[in-house]
Amino acid sequence: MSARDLPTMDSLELRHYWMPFTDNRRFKAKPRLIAAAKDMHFITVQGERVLDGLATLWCVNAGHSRPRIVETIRRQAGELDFASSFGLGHPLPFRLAERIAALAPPGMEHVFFTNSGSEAIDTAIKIAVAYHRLRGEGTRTRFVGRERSYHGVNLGGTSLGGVRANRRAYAGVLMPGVDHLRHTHEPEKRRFVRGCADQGAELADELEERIIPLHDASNIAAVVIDPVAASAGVLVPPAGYLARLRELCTRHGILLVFDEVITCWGRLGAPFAAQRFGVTPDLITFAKGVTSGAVPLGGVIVRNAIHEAFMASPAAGMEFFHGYTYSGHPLACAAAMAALDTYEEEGLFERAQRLERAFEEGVHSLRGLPQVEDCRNLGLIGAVELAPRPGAPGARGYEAFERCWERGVFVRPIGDTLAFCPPLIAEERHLDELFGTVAAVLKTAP
Ligand code: PXG
Repeated sequence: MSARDLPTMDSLELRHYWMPFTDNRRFKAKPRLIAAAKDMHFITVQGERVLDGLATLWCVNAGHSRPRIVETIRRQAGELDFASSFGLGHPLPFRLAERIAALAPPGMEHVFFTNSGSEAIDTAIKIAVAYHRLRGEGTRTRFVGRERSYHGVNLGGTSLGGVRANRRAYAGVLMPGVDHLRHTHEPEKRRFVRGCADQGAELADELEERIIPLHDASNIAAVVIDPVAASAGVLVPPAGYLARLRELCTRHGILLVFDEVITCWGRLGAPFAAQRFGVTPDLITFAKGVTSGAVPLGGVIVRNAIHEAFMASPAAGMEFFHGYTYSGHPLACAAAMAALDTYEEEGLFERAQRLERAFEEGVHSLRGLPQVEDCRNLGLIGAVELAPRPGAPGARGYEAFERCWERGVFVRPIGDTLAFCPPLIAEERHLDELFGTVAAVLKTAP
């Protein structure tokens, strides 16, 4: 797109659109608007190219406006714009579910579609509770989340999530019956860890040592965990931690849910974090990268035994009273098929694996720069944590983000942490540009 074709800012009225998860007043005083995007780059309305260092919002894994995905969406819109999946059907979600089942860990062959990660989490909560009830264990209604986790913004996900700012205003309406494991970030014990730390797996024991004795396992439905907590600052689990949680959940009849909204579709060099860690949960939630961000789509992958419990229900009629108007939307399913084709044809999951070493070097090259307190990474997810400026937490991170943007690189500020999560099509030169720019900004940061 040439600068000539770009929409002008002059006529754009900013006040009506209430922007999500945005400091609206700050943004509207100094807007950053994107007009187009291609492969690894955004093009702003001023015609500047900006390297997308976060796959936009941890989702554009195949890169922007990839031909196969674009053409498929175009064709699908002209062929079947919408068909419901409520008692009707069309072939696409069946095909897509089959394809996802083939990529999922063995024994997880059933897929329920939603439109987002938040809806996937709330769906997983309902599946867990209804499943226990079907088996005559209807007392299992409590949930266990984790501090500093993020599970979307619906009331279920907000309740399970562990980010104070996202919960504070809604305390009175959050779901009852939720406990939180402590998070695994222990900077006083370890910093600048490459990948998973060797120590810390025992943090999972809190489930058995504190939470189960308090409530009794017979009241607990599921533990919900984001294998790598991304949006709360990139917290990588200690080696063995997820396996330990699996063991404890199995021992006590508690379901284990992996919220893989960010960690799947190649982000950790495998289709799912479950495979990367060698730990199979009972439910997996996904979204974002399933369409490479091109059309909203999410879902829950369900272990066979759980699905069978619903299908074997003695009551006639509907097995699960739940669904969204747009569950299995043709455009979303078509976009997902094309994204999965792109991942496969271009070998992008393997590519992520190959790039991991260079990415890790890039993240840890920031160690030693002014104010850098920690660097963390796993797969193609990474972060650098800066010391907060006294009395102004978050200011240093936000300023660093703005200065990177001005130099043509997009990274995400999470308080004073900068997060990195490039599309899987990144080349080493993109990583050099990404970390080179961040380094230049940090070297001159006030
Ligand atoms: N689970 C996880 C692990 C996520 O990262 C969701 C659920 C919710 O997905 P939807 O599609 O409903 O947004 C997410 C979403 C950030 C940021 O600041 C991250 C997300 C959303 C908004 C902001 O990094 N992740």
